[in-house]
Amino acid sequence: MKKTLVILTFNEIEGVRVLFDKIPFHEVDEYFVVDGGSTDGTIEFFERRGIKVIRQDIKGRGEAFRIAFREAQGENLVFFSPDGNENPNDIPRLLGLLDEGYDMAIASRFMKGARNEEDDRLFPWRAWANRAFTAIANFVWRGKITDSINGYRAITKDAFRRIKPDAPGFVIEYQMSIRAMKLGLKVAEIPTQEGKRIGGESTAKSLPTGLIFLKILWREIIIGNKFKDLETPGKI
Ligand SMILES: Nc1nc2c(ncn2[C@@H]2O[C@H](COP(=O)(O)OP(=O)(O)OP(=O)(O)O)[C@@H](O)[C@H]2O)c(=O)[nH]1
Ligand SMILES: [Mg+2]
Repeated sequence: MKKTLVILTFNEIEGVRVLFDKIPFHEVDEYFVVDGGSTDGTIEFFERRGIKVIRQDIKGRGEAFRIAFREAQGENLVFFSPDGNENPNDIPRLLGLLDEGYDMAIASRFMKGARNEEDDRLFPWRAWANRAFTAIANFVWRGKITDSINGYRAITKDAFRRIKPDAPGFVIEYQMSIRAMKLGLKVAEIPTQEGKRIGGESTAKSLPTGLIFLKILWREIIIGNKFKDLETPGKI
């Protein structure tokens, strides 16, 4: 089995209703949902359609990624969050880059031709923070990534195994990008058009999330390449 689509949800029923028919299930060999504890009918929506939903014991996107890695039968994984930010048409584009030989492919909101959710704002401060974190990572680890934080990405199981991400919540993607740079993995990006959130609400509260980003950045600087010796994803 080659391609696994992982749908990540936490109370996204409104987005799921709108986007479900646009998800290109036929492009993959396997698909399932990893859910962080929805109580709004998201789980039931998928189960009624015969789609497997894995319920997380531990909340957060970090744990969701690790569960997906353990459960997936496919060698190439793509992570899709159906809240309106991510365009389902990018799914085959991201997987296509893995077919071309890349280890990880990211949908970038900041490269030429891309659009960020905050582009029409006078002070897109979340986008600025994102760009700053990406710039620091590129500077420290000599990378060329334009959107190190976006969760919309595809990765080979082999790369995930080597990266061994142990970060919690919304910082897992940043850690994956940093460690991909440390390992010299082949990373590609495609320009994406980020849409507006359809319904529900974000659980990524900016200030606490920013502090966790700083913490993980500092920790990655301190540990260097020590993570390579770990057997499986886990704490250092
Ligand atoms: N499986 C899983 N998914 C989660 C969890 N927390 C959030 N998500 C999903 O991850 C995606 C991104 O989370 P958001 O809260 O939208 O974060 P964001 O995109 O930074 O915020 P917005 O710009 O407001 O959309 C959404 O599809 C959420 O449903 C979790 O604990 N487990
Ligand atoms: Mg979102």
